[in-house]
Amino acid sequence: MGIIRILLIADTHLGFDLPFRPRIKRRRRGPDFFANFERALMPAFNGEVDAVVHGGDVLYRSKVPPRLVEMAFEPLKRVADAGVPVYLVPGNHERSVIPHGYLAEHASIHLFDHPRTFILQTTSGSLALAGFPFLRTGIRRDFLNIVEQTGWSRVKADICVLCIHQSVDGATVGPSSYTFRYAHDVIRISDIRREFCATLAGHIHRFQVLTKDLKGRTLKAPVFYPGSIERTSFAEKNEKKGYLILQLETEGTSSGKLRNWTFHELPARPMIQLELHAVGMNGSRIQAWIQSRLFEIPQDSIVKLRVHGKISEEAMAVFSAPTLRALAPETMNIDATLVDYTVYKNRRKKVPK
Ligand SMILES: [Mn+2]
Repeated sequence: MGIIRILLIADTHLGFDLPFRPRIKRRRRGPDFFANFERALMPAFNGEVDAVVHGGDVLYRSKVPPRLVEMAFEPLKRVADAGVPVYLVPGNHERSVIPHGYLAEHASIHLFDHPRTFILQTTSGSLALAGFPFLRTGIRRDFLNIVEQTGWSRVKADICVLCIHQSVDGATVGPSSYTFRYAHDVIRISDIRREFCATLAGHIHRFQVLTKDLKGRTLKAPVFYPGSIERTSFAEKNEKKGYLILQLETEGTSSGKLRNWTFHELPARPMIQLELHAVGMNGSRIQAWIQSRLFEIPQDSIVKLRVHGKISEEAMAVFSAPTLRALAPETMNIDATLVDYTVYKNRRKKVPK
């Protein structure tokens, strides 16, 4: 039986909270992202997959020091050296190109630096991977054209997949499940050709598999978002984090088909939001309240303290970053938002709203 296995990972956002010259000492989240990156690539290091597709946003931003690019591509080069080719879609955080791209160069790391199609020959058959870099505007209008420009239709292969870093109709994000649809920067899901037996996508940080269009009709082939490998914001606090392994069948129909897929969960630090109604509380009562709450939650939590109400000058000092850090175990991350105040940029001044 001809099976090709693909490991799909996306939105690794490497470099997030990882300053090379930190001014203060506190727990950083950066190493967690790198650790999950390693974990997600384990099946590739172990030779359990035929290819790795990275759906984009390798890095957390586009302007980064060369050292970070080196660090981020080092695991991918190890995968490539182990004989597993890597295919990468430059995302929005790469401004659609990899910064210091020469540091990412490797004979078996393939970049969708323009619309193009790569072919992977395996003992189970051949796989065509079509893709293009993130397009900021007009993807709904230009999608069919760009897919055509990849040249996928002129290529002969047993199976064909599409690799993108974009939103598509029906993708959801956030605690209230905001749904992308109809906008100029969202792909019309019915425009994805039936010849692709799967769409492998980055950009949306929530893991999801889309199988229906906006009218509820079943798609010819699913769209896979593995999601980010760690939580990048509180909007993701309830989401599972992980990566996907897809098995594609090279025999049977002419274009091949998706046999099955599995989501592999990665450890992600808990994110906890605490609501403090501080009106009438003095500094020491607020401190006691915070400490008792922090005692009840996982000690490696990332905590957002939302403070409601007007606060006295004396109590305000509790919410300074050093004081909050001193109240929390070293394994936590904590910061406070004063819900009823406006803090002007570049000024310490807090002004009641
Ligand atoms: Mn992203």
